[in-house]
Amino acid sequence: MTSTDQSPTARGSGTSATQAFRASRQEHTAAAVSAERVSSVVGRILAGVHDAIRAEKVTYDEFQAAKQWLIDLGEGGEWPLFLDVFVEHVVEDVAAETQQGTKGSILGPYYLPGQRKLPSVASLPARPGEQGTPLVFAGQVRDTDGNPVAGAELDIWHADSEGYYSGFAPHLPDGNLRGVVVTDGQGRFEISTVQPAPYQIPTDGPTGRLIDAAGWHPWRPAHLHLIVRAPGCRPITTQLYFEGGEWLDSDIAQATKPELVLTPVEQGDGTLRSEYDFVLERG
Ligand code: MBD
Ligand code: FE
Repeated sequence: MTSTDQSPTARGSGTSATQAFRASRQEHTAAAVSAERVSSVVGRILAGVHDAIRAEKVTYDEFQAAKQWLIDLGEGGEWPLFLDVFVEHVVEDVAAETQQGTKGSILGPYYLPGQRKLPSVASLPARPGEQGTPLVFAGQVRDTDGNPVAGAELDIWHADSEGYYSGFAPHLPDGNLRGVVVTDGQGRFEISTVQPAPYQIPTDGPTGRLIDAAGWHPWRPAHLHLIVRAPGCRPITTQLYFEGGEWLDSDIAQATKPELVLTPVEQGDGTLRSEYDFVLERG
């Protein structure tokens, strides 16, 4: 996913997120949806919009401004960014009602499948002299009965120490700070990487303009993204945060959960180490 932009702006990341989403859709075609389902879900969404217009006495000027903004959002390729920041957390809450084991969190717009497979003890692909505090992230994958899951995949991706994701920022090499780590015979893994920075929603696109117009802040706390999967187990999509991290209590994407906060320990050599075990549901 490359862009001709030379700086990591909304134009680059927003459009690339739309391309990545379209590519991922080829893997699974949409199931047929009944008219009853469309009518009840879309009917409720429209009723919510109508309620807001009545309650807030929205004017024609405001209605036309909203129309212009929605056009800009689509033309800027920012639908995935906008929906994942402001809506996905509720879809995830509903999905979580039926999931056992490790808590999930939102996927977000910056997942790219097909990254390099790595052994259970591995360093994520990084630039020579990759900036940031060294971080060792280690643990075990088990099932809900407590059995280790050998050969589980930890598909991990995260921002660099400046908050940029490879594939969505033209100055970063493809695959940087992304990888698929495979657990050993005891379900164990140990991943060396660098601590990511908090993520700022690009301020130069329609999503950023909305955040600014509303007087909100554009930040997500620093986080690691993971999809943990294994044959015979339900995959879990989640994120892990850092204790004491800035924006942990005011994530713009509302995707933090207390169970998903790491407590890294400084190792005396400037390296942080954090242990976290994952529990997968069979079936
Ligand atoms: C991110 O890095 C992210 O994880 C989400 C959910 C939305 C925007 C940027
Ligand atoms: Fe993210």
